Amino acid sequence: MRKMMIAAAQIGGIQKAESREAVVARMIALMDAAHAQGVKFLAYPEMTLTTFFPRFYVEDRAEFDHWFETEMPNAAVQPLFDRARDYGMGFTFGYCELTPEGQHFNTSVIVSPEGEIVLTYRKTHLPGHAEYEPERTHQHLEKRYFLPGDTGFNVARSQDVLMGMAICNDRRWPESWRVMGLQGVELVSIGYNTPSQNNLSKTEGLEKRLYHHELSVCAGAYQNSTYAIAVAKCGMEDGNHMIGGSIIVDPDGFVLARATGEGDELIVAEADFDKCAFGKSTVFNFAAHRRIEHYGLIASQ
Ligand code: CDT
Repeated sequence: MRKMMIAAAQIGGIQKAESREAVVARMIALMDAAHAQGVKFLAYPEMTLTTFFPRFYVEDRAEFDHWFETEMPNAAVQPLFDRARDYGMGFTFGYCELTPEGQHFNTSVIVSPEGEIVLTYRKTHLPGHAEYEPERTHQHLEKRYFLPGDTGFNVARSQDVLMGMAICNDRRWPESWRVMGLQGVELVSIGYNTPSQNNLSKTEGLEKRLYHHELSVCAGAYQNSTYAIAVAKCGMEDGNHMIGGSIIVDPDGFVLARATGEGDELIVAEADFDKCAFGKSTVFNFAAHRRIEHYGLIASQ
């Protein structure tokens, strides 16, 4: 048995004016609470350190470089790394990365209990648009501020578990899950910032947005026989609402824990990673049952 307490640290809205240091203090408070419950792996959301700025347009995108981190860890985030190492806790979180070559990515990392970054993931599926669209009531400018990720969906063994990551919109694409599933993934961490409305979804409503989120994560976990932690940054950010609904899901696709509010909130579950083996060796034994001769279209267009 490979049992471990795992958790999602949902983060309520971060306002534009909030400093990295203030956010890291909130993250550490949730880490302290997680430690008190015996948690050994903790997931934070996409873009944990800042407000979800792609809702704002600037003509000169360099004006938004201040939302990006040029090194990781850096001075503002170091206290989080230090606290986790003291606790012997692994963790994952998302941030905006500006590389030495001047590339901008929506990034997440997995950090080992020893404080080493063991895996970096750069968001693949960037939703939204690149130019200001006046007909929209809400802008979603991820395609303006980020390049599509260049890492692909890798996995790494940490804490004796094969771990991988996806970021927000990636969770809606079965391809994200399957690429990690084919590498035997046992825990997928997904941070998200999902606006509850944009002008293209006026009729959707909160309930449908929450359902599609949960459906995607439960299906991805089941179809690849993996645990999943999906964790929101949510609530109100500068007058804009984002859905909550953080969940921890088991390899059968069942929700083990679910956030109830839209603020900073910890949810915890016990995982037994040996339970991933059942699905992987039966109905989702990929080597035995997949028919890749019929899947070419998926990767060719
Ligand atoms: N951050 C992010 O990728 N959000 C998207 C919003 C798309 S508009 C519904 C998401 O898929 O949740």
